[in-house]
Amino acid sequence: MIRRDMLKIAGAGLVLGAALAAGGPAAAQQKMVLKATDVHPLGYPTVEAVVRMGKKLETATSGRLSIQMFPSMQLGGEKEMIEQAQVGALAIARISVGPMGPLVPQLNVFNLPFMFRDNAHMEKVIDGAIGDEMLQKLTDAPNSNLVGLCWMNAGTRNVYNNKRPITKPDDLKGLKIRMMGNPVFVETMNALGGNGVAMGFDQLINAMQTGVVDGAENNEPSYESGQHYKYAKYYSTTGHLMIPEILVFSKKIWTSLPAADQQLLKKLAKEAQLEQRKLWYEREAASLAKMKAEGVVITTVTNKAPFQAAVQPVWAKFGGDHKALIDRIQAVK
Ligand code: BDP
Repeated sequence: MIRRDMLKIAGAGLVLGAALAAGGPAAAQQKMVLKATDVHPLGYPTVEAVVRMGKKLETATSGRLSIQMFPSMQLGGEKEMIEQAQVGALAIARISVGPMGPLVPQLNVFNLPFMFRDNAHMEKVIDGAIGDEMLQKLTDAPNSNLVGLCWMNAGTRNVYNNKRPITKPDDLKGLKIRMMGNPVFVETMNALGGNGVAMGFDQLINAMQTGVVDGAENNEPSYESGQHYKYAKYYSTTGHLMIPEILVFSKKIWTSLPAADQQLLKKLAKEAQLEQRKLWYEREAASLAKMKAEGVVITTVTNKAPFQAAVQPVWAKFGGDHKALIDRIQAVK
């Protein structure tokens, strides 16, 4: 109910103001407030990067274009965010590649467990030709109705639960672990030995409180800022997923913008991609410190080989059609 009311208030993805001055074509002078959203709160690296991008946009256009941020799932979870951007009720959404796999099959390659060797590998891929191609594929996909603007870092996902530390796949037996809504993740958790349960990020705390799940998996900043440690204090560095995030723009709104504004947004988005990265590493360290201060039991998984071996069927099933792309990613050094 609350969410529905907020959606109504949020209204259209942009607000057209009065023409600034008489003389030129009205469309070029109209004030536009671009609505942006993120599941994370203000101050979180992805949110902060988009807020900063909005300030630059405002300066560059003398206030004609600006970004209004709706953080903390105010407009719903990622599924709702994607839908709103698709219909133009939102201009900008920062979304994990996780739920994008079904929109663009090739993107699911980034969602394969243990796809990237480390952060440096992942960054080289998203900063390079493959990253550009994937954004273009998202933009060109007939059913996406989105424009892929840029990438953002999201670290490494680790399993957390309220029962015990995890050091080997066997430790996951019998644990119900929340995964993002995409079959590749549920099957990954099942292959690892746990029971994957797909649900939105917005439903997770409730599910942990009521015992619908025993835990979930995520990077340190999400676990910490979402206060998930209050419900699941065993955090084990399984490192099974490293999934970058995408800043998407509603195609419906994009196509109504003059080319010069599109170019400006693309340029600022590329700057945001690098700016967010610095914020990311700072936050990762701060989150880890907070987790320790809060008494989280952090367990380092030293032997990843059994986890990597267990997910081979997931690679066969979801990576089989994308061998050339996988080879290219693996060849990035
Ligand atoms: C976080 C991502 C966010 C996802 C969330 C999730 O930043 O986009 O919604 O994970 O697990 O790391 O759903």
